[in-house]
Amino acid sequence: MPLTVGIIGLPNVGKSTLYNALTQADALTANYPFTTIEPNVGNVIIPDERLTHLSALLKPEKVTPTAIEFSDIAGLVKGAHKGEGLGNQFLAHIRSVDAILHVVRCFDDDQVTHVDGNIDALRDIEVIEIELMLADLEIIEKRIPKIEKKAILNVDLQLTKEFELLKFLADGLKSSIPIRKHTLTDFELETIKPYGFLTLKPIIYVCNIGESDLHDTISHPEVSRIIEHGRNNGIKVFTICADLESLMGTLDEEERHLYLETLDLHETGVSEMLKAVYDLLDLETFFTSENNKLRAWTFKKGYTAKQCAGIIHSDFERGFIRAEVIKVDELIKIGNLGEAKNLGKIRSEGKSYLVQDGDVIVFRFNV
Ligand SMILES: Nc1nc2c(ncn2[C@@H]2O[C@H](COP(=O)(O)OP(=O)(O)OP(=O)(O)O)[C@@H](O)[C@H]2O)c(=O)[nH]1
Ligand SMILES: [Mg+2]
Repeated sequence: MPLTVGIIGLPNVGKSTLYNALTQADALTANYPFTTIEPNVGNVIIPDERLTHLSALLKPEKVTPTAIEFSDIAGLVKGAHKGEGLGNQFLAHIRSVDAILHVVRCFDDDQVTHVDGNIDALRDIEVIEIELMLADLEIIEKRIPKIEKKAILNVDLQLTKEFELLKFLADGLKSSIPIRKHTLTDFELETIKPYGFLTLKPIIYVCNIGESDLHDTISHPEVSRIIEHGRNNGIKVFTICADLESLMGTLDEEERHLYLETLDLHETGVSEMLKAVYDLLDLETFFTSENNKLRAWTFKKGYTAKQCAGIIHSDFERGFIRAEVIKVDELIKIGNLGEAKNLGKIRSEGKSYLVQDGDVIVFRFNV
Protein backbone atom coordinates (compact mmCIF):
# COMPACT_ATOMS: atom_id res chain seq x y z
CA MET A 1 0.00 0.00 0.00
CA PRO A 2 1.48 3.36 -0.95
CA LEU A 3 1.26 6.18 1.55
CA THR A 4 -1.73 8.33 0.81
CA VAL A 5 -2.04 12.09 0.94
CA GLY A 6 -5.43 13.78 0.86
CA ILE A 7 -5.83 17.21 -0.73
CA ILE A 8 -8.43 19.13 1.25
CA GLY A 9 -9.73 22.66 1.64
CA LEU A 10 -12.77 24.84 1.00
CA PRO A 11 -14.56 24.38 -2.34
CA ASN A 12 -13.05 26.14 -5.35
CA VAL A 13 -9.61 26.84 -3.89
CA GLY A 14 -7.68 24.89 -6.54
CA LYS A 15 -7.49 21.39 -5.05
CA SER A 16 -8.19 19.59 -8.33
CA THR A 17 -5.87 21.98 -10.17
CA LEU A 18 -3.09 21.04 -7.76
CA TYR A 19 -4.00 17.36 -8.07
CA ASN A 20 -3.72 17.63 -11.87
CA ALA A 21 -0.35 19.34 -11.54
CA LEU A 22 0.92 16.56 -9.27
CA THR A 23 -0.46 13.56 -11.11
CA GLN A 24 -0.56 14.89 -14.68
CA ALA A 25 -4.16 13.77 -14.67
CA ASP A 26 -7.08 15.55 -16.16
CA ALA A 27 -9.53 15.86 -13.30
CA LEU A 28 -12.37 18.30 -13.82
CA THR A 29 -11.68 21.81 -12.55
CA ALA A 30 -14.14 24.69 -12.80
CA ASN A 31 -14.76 28.14 -11.40
CA TYR A 32 -17.78 27.08 -9.34
CA PRO A 33 -17.78 25.29 -5.96
CA PHE A 34 -18.28 21.54 -5.54
CA THR A 35 -16.89 20.54 -8.90
CA THR A 36 -15.34 17.48 -7.30
CA ILE A 37 -17.70 15.04 -5.63
CA GLU A 38 -16.10 11.59 -5.79
CA PRO A 39 -12.40 11.78 -4.93
CA ASN A 40 -9.87 11.72 -7.77
CA VAL A 41 -7.11 9.29 -6.89
CA GLY A 42 -3.72 8.98 -8.57
CA ASN A 43 -0.18 7.81 -7.90
CA VAL A 44 2.77 10.14 -8.19
CA ILE A 45 6.22 8.70 -8.70
CA ILE A 46 8.94 9.97 -6.41
CA PRO A 47 12.08 10.55 -8.49
CA ASP A 48 15.20 9.06 -6.84
CA GLU A 49 18.72 9.17 -8.28
CA ARG A 50 19.86 6.28 -6.10
CA LEU A 51 17.37 4.01 -7.81
CA THR A 52 18.78 5.07 -11.18
CA HIS A 53 22.31 4.24 -9.96
CA LEU A 54 21.28 0.89 -8.55
CA SER A 55 19.45 0.04 -11.71
CA ALA A 56 22.50 0.81 -13.89
CA LEU A 57 24.56 -1.43 -11.63
CA LEU A 58 22.27 -4.39 -10.97
CA LYS A 59 20.54 -4.38 -14.38
CA PRO A 60 17.28 -5.82 -13.04
CA GLU A 61 14.46 -6.95 -15.33
CA LYS A 62 12.09 -4.59 -13.62
CA VAL A 63 12.51 -1.33 -11.72
CA THR A 64 9.66 0.05 -9.65
CA PRO A 65 10.06 3.52 -8.19
CA THR A 66 8.17 4.43 -5.07
CA ALA A 67 5.00 6.45 -5.28
CA ILE A 68 2.67 8.42 -3.09
CA GLU A 69 -1.04 8.25 -3.70
CA PHE A 70 -2.80 11.59 -3.85
CA SER A 71 -6.50 11.85 -3.31
CA ASP A 72 -8.32 15.02 -4.35
CA ILE A 73 -11.24 15.28 -1.96
CA ALA A 74 -14.44 17.31 -2.33
CA GLY A 75 -14.51 20.75 -0.74
CA LEU A 76 -15.51 21.07 2.91
CA VAL A 77 -17.72 23.85 4.21
CA LYS A 78 -18.89 25.06 7.59
CA GLY A 79 -21.15 22.40 9.09
CA ALA A 80 -19.65 19.55 7.04
CA HIS A 81 -19.48 17.37 10.14
CA LYS A 82 -23.27 17.65 10.35
CA GLY A 83 -23.71 16.94 6.66
CA GLU A 84 -23.61 20.51 5.29
CA GLY A 85 -22.32 21.10 1.79
CA LEU A 86 -21.81 17.71 0.29
CA GLY A 87 -21.97 16.08 3.65
CA ASN A 88 -19.72 14.26 5.94
CA GLN A 89 -18.91 11.38 3.63
CA PHE A 90 -15.99 13.60 2.60
CA LEU A 91 -14.72 13.61 6.13
CA ALA A 92 -14.74 9.82 5.84
CA HIS A 93 -12.57 10.10 2.71
CA ILE A 94 -10.09 12.13 4.72
CA ARG A 95 -10.11 9.55 7.50
CA SER A 96 -8.42 6.98 5.27
CA VAL A 97 -5.39 9.09 4.26
CA ASP A 98 -2.00 9.13 5.99
CA ALA A 99 -1.40 12.85 5.61
CA ILE A 100 -3.16 16.01 4.54
CA LEU A 101 -2.35 18.82 2.11
CA HIS A 102 -4.61 21.67 3.10
CA VAL A 103 -4.98 24.02 0.14
CA VAL A 104 -5.70 27.63 1.03
CA ARG A 105 -6.76 30.12 -1.59
CA CYS A 106 -4.49 33.14 -1.76
CA PHE A 107 -5.08 34.07 -5.42
CA ASP A 108 -7.34 36.91 -6.50
CA ASP A 109 -9.67 36.19 -9.37
CA ASP A 110 -13.14 37.69 -9.78
CA GLN A 111 -14.06 34.88 -12.13
CA VAL A 112 -13.60 32.24 -9.44
CA THR A 113 -16.30 32.18 -6.76
CA HIS A 114 -15.16 32.16 -3.13
CA VAL A 115 -17.72 30.35 -0.96
CA ASP A 116 -17.34 33.01 1.74
CA GLY A 117 -17.24 35.99 -0.60
CA ASN A 118 -13.66 37.19 -0.19
CA ILE A 119 -10.09 36.02 0.32
CA ASP A 120 -9.23 35.55 3.99
CA ALA A 121 -6.75 32.75 4.46
CA LEU A 122 -6.89 32.48 8.24
CA ARG A 123 -10.66 32.48 8.36
CA ASP A 124 -10.68 29.77 5.68
CA ILE A 125 -8.12 27.67 7.55
CA GLU A 126 -10.18 27.99 10.70
CA VAL A 127 -13.37 26.83 8.96
CA ILE A 128 -11.66 23.63 7.85
CA GLU A 129 -9.86 23.02 11.13
CA ILE A 130 -13.04 23.46 13.15
CA GLU A 131 -14.81 20.92 10.93
CA LEU A 132 -12.00 18.41 11.40
CA MET A 133 -12.05 18.95 15.16
CA LEU A 134 -15.84 18.63 15.36
CA ALA A 135 -15.70 15.44 13.30
CA ASP A 136 -13.16 13.96 15.75
CA LEU A 137 -15.21 15.12 18.71
CA GLU A 138 -18.30 13.49 17.28
CA ILE A 139 -16.52 10.15 17.00
CA ILE A 140 -15.35 10.36 20.59
CA GLU A 141 -18.78 11.38 21.83
CA LYS A 142 -20.32 8.38 20.11
CA ARG A 143 -17.74 6.03 21.62
CA ILE A 144 -17.72 7.27 25.21
CA PRO A 145 -21.25 6.14 26.21
CA LYS A 146 -20.46 2.69 24.81
CA ILE A 147 -17.49 2.11 27.07
CA GLU A 148 -18.27 4.37 30.00
CA LYS A 149 -19.89 1.81 32.32
CA LYS A 150 -17.22 -0.81 31.91
CA ALA A 151 -14.48 1.80 32.14
CA ILE A 152 -15.79 3.19 35.43
CA LEU A 153 -16.10 -0.32 36.88
CA ASN A 154 -12.48 -0.81 35.87
CA VAL A 155 -13.00 -4.36 34.65
CA ASP A 156 -10.64 -3.91 31.71
CA LEU A 157 -7.59 -1.76 32.36
CA GLN A 158 -6.97 -1.09 28.68
CA LEU A 159 -10.55 0.09 28.23
CA THR A 160 -10.32 2.35 31.26
CA LYS A 161 -7.18 3.94 29.86
CA GLU A 162 -8.84 4.40 26.49
CA PHE A 163 -11.84 6.02 28.16
CA GLU A 164 -9.67 8.45 30.10
CA LEU A 165 -7.64 9.31 27.04
CA LEU A 166 -10.76 9.92 24.95
CA LYS A 167 -12.18 12.21 27.63
CA PHE A 168 -8.90 14.15 27.73
CA LEU A 169 -8.85 14.49 23.91
CA ALA A 170 -12.51 15.53 23.85
CA ASP A 171 -11.83 18.28 26.42
CA GLY A 172 -8.96 19.46 24.21
CA LEU A 173 -11.10 19.49 21.09
CA LYS A 174 -13.78 21.49 22.91
CA SER A 175 -11.07 24.09 23.61
CA SER A 176 -9.96 24.02 19.94
CA ILE A 177 -6.89 21.86 20.54
CA PRO A 178 -6.37 19.47 17.64
CA ILE A 179 -5.21 15.99 18.70
CA ARG A 180 -1.82 16.40 17.00
CA LYS A 181 -0.98 19.20 19.44
CA HIS A 182 -0.84 16.83 22.44
CA THR A 183 2.31 14.94 23.25
CA LEU A 184 1.05 11.37 23.29
CA THR A 185 2.94 8.23 24.26
CA ASP A 186 3.38 5.36 21.80
CA PHE A 187 0.86 3.41 23.84
CA GLU A 188 -1.68 6.23 23.57
CA LEU A 189 -1.08 6.62 19.84
CA GLU A 190 -1.57 2.88 19.36
CA THR A 191 -4.78 3.01 21.42
CA ILE A 192 -6.35 5.71 19.26
CA LYS A 193 -5.00 4.49 15.91
CA PRO A 194 -8.21 2.67 14.90
CA TYR A 195 -10.20 5.91 15.17
CA GLY A 196 -8.31 7.55 12.28
CA PHE A 197 -8.60 10.96 13.95
CA LEU A 198 -8.42 13.74 11.37
CA THR A 199 -6.66 16.24 13.59
CA LEU A 200 -3.90 13.76 14.36
CA LYS A 201 -2.77 13.47 10.75
CA PRO A 202 0.36 15.30 9.66
CA ILE A 203 -0.57 18.35 7.65
CA ILE A 204 0.97 20.89 5.31
CA TYR A 205 -0.64 24.16 4.29
CA VAL A 206 -0.40 24.82 0.57
CA CYS A 207 -0.87 28.49 -0.28
CA ASN A 208 -2.32 28.64 -3.77
CA ILE A 209 -1.14 31.99 -5.09
CA GLY A 210 -1.67 33.76 -8.40
CA GLU A 211 0.90 33.77 -11.19
CA SER A 212 1.71 37.44 -10.63
CA ASP A 213 2.53 36.76 -6.97
CA LEU A 214 5.22 34.20 -7.73
CA HIS A 215 7.99 36.79 -7.83
CA ASP A 216 7.59 37.76 -4.22
CA THR A 217 5.76 35.15 -2.20
CA ILE A 218 7.14 36.16 1.17
CA SER A 219 5.56 39.60 1.29
CA HIS A 220 2.19 38.32 0.07
CA PRO A 221 -0.08 39.36 2.98
CA GLU A 222 -2.13 36.13 3.03
CA VAL A 223 0.94 33.93 2.66
CA SER A 224 2.73 35.67 5.50
CA ARG A 225 -0.31 35.26 7.75
CA ILE A 226 -0.38 31.55 6.95
CA ILE A 227 3.35 31.21 7.59
CA GLU A 228 2.91 32.92 10.96
CA HIS A 229 -0.07 30.69 11.82
CA GLY A 230 1.87 27.64 10.67
CA ARG A 231 4.84 28.61 12.82
CA ASN A 232 2.63 28.99 15.90
CA ASN A 233 1.07 25.60 15.31
CA GLY A 234 4.05 23.60 14.09
CA ILE A 235 2.63 23.23 10.58
CA LYS A 236 4.81 23.55 7.48
CA VAL A 237 3.81 25.85 4.65
CA PHE A 238 4.39 25.49 0.93
CA THR A 239 3.59 28.12 -1.69
CA ILE A 240 2.62 27.22 -5.23
CA CYS A 241 0.64 28.55 -8.19
CA ALA A 242 -1.48 25.50 -8.95
CA ASP A 243 -2.79 26.98 -12.19
CA LEU A 244 0.71 27.53 -13.57
CA GLU A 245 1.95 24.13 -12.38
CA SER A 246 -0.95 22.36 -13.99
CA LEU A 247 -0.33 24.20 -17.26
CA MET A 248 3.39 23.34 -17.09
CA GLY A 249 2.50 19.67 -17.00
CA THR A 250 0.90 19.95 -20.42
CA LEU A 251 3.89 21.63 -22.12
CA ASP A 252 7.02 20.04 -23.54
CA GLU A 253 10.47 21.00 -22.30
CA GLU A 254 11.01 23.85 -24.78
CA GLU A 255 7.56 25.33 -24.36
CA ARG A 256 7.98 25.27 -20.59
CA HIS A 257 11.25 27.09 -20.89
CA LEU A 258 9.80 29.77 -23.16
CA TYR A 259 6.74 30.20 -21.02
CA LEU A 260 8.78 30.60 -17.83
CA GLU A 261 10.99 33.10 -19.61
CA THR A 262 8.02 35.24 -20.57
CA LEU A 263 7.02 35.26 -16.91
CA ASP A 264 10.60 36.03 -15.92
CA LEU A 265 10.66 32.97 -13.67
CA HIS A 266 13.14 30.18 -13.11
CA GLU A 267 12.07 26.57 -13.04
CA THR A 268 8.99 26.18 -10.83
CA GLY A 269 8.52 22.87 -9.27
CA VAL A 270 5.95 20.22 -8.78
CA SER A 271 8.85 17.85 -8.21
CA GLU A 272 10.21 20.29 -5.67
CA MET A 273 6.84 20.26 -3.99
CA LEU A 274 6.80 16.48 -4.04
CA LYS A 275 10.19 16.39 -2.42
CA ALA A 276 9.00 18.89 0.17
CA VAL A 277 5.94 16.73 0.89
CA TYR A 278 8.22 13.73 1.25
CA ASP A 279 10.54 15.55 3.63
CA LEU A 280 7.91 17.41 5.56
CA LEU A 281 5.95 14.26 6.22
CA ASP A 282 9.10 12.53 7.43
CA LEU A 283 9.02 10.00 4.63
CA GLU A 284 12.09 8.05 3.63
CA THR A 285 12.96 5.35 1.12
CA PHE A 286 14.31 1.82 1.38
CA PHE A 287 15.10 -0.49 -1.51
CA THR A 288 14.64 -4.19 -2.22
CA SER A 289 16.37 -6.18 -4.92
CA GLU A 290 15.16 -9.73 -5.37
CA ASN A 291 14.36 -12.06 -8.25
CA ASN A 292 15.74 -9.51 -10.67
CA LYS A 293 13.31 -6.89 -9.43
CA LEU A 294 14.55 -3.63 -8.01
CA ARG A 295 12.13 -1.58 -6.07
CA ALA A 296 11.96 1.55 -3.94
CA TRP A 297 9.50 1.77 -1.04
CA THR A 298 8.30 4.70 1.03
CA PHE A 299 8.21 4.42 4.81
CA LYS A 300 7.74 6.77 7.72
CA LYS A 301 10.90 7.80 9.55
CA GLY A 302 11.10 5.77 12.73
CA TYR A 303 9.54 2.62 11.27
CA THR A 304 11.08 -0.64 12.43
CA ALA A 305 12.26 -3.41 10.14
CA LYS A 306 9.09 -5.33 10.97
CA GLN A 307 6.85 -2.40 10.09
CA CYS A 308 8.73 -1.89 6.82
CA ALA A 309 8.28 -5.57 6.00
CA GLY A 310 4.55 -4.98 6.42
CA ILE A 311 4.65 -2.26 3.75
CA ILE A 312 5.61 -4.96 1.24
CA HIS A 313 3.19 -7.61 2.45
CA SER A 314 1.35 -8.41 5.68
CA ASP A 315 2.88 -11.95 5.53
CA PHE A 316 6.35 -10.41 5.62
CA GLU A 317 5.41 -8.60 8.80
CA ARG A 318 3.60 -11.52 10.44
CA GLY A 319 6.33 -14.04 9.74
CA PHE A 320 9.27 -11.65 10.12
CA ILE A 321 12.55 -13.40 11.00
CA ARG A 322 15.23 -10.84 10.21
CA ALA A 323 16.30 -8.14 7.79
CA GLU A 324 19.59 -8.28 5.89
CA VAL A 325 20.68 -4.72 5.35
CA ILE A 326 23.30 -2.72 3.47
CA LYS A 327 23.45 1.01 2.76
CA VAL A 328 22.74 1.89 -0.86
CA ASP A 329 25.99 3.89 -1.22
CA GLU A 330 28.03 0.96 0.04
CA LEU A 331 26.28 -1.45 -2.30
CA ILE A 332 26.92 0.91 -5.22
CA LYS A 333 30.62 0.98 -4.25
CA ILE A 334 30.86 -2.82 -4.00
CA GLY A 335 28.82 -3.54 -7.11
CA ASN A 336 26.46 -6.36 -6.19
CA LEU A 337 24.76 -8.08 -3.27
CA GLY A 338 26.68 -11.38 -3.65
CA GLU A 339 30.04 -9.65 -3.38
CA ALA A 340 28.79 -7.53 -0.47
CA LYS A 341 27.83 -10.75 1.32
CA ASN A 342 31.27 -12.30 0.67
CA LEU A 343 32.87 -9.22 2.14
CA GLY A 344 30.68 -9.51 5.23
CA LYS A 345 29.14 -6.11 4.57
CA ILE A 346 25.56 -7.22 5.01
CA ARG A 347 24.22 -6.72 8.51
CA SER A 348 21.60 -8.94 10.05
CA GLU A 349 19.00 -6.87 11.91
CA GLY A 350 16.09 -7.85 14.14
CA LYS A 351 12.48 -6.74 14.11
CA SER A 352 13.00 -3.56 16.12
CA TYR A 353 15.86 -2.23 13.97
CA LEU A 354 15.02 1.31 12.89
CA VAL A 355 15.24 1.34 9.12
CA GLN A 356 17.38 4.15 7.68
CA ASP A 357 16.83 6.16 4.51
CA GLY A 358 18.72 4.41 1.70
CA ASP A 359 18.85 0.93 3.28
CA VAL A 360 18.80 -1.94 0.79
CA ILE A 361 16.99 -4.78 2.55
CA VAL A 362 16.37 -8.49 2.06
CA PHE A 363 13.58 -9.61 4.39
CA ARG A 364 13.68 -13.16 5.74
CA PHE A 365 10.29 -14.38 6.86
CA ASN A 366 8.37 -17.54 7.51
CA VAL A 367 4.59 -17.93 7.43
N1 LIG B 1 -6.37 32.67 -11.07
C1 LIG B 1 -6.16 31.45 -10.57
N2 LIG B 1 -7.14 30.55 -10.66
C2 LIG B 1 -6.92 29.34 -10.15
C3 LIG B 1 -5.71 28.96 -9.53
N3 LIG B 1 -5.81 27.66 -9.12
C4 LIG B 1 -7.05 27.27 -9.46
N4 LIG B 1 -7.72 28.28 -10.09
C5 LIG B 1 -9.06 28.26 -10.65
O1 LIG B 1 -9.98 28.09 -9.58
C6 LIG B 1 -11.11 27.34 -10.02
C7 LIG B 1 -11.32 26.21 -9.06
O2 LIG B 1 -10.27 25.28 -9.19
P1 LIG B 1 -10.47 23.75 -8.84
O3 LIG B 1 -9.13 23.12 -8.96
O4 LIG B 1 -11.60 23.18 -9.61
O5 LIG B 1 -10.87 23.90 -7.32
P2 LIG B 1 -11.29 22.76 -6.26
O6 LIG B 1 -10.73 23.21 -4.96
O7 LIG B 1 -10.94 21.43 -6.75
O8 LIG B 1 -12.86 22.98 -6.25
P3 LIG B 1 -14.05 21.96 -5.83
O9 LIG B 1 -13.77 20.63 -6.44
O10 LIG B 1 -15.23 22.62 -6.42
O11 LIG B 1 -14.03 21.97 -4.35
C8 LIG B 1 -10.80 26.88 -11.44
O12 LIG B 1 -11.46 27.76 -12.33
C9 LIG B 1 -9.30 27.06 -11.54
O13 LIG B 1 -8.87 27.31 -12.85
C10 LIG B 1 -4.66 29.92 -9.47
O14 LIG B 1 -3.56 29.66 -8.98
N5 LIG B 1 -4.95 31.15 -10.01
MG1 LIG C 1 -12.12 19.82 -7.24
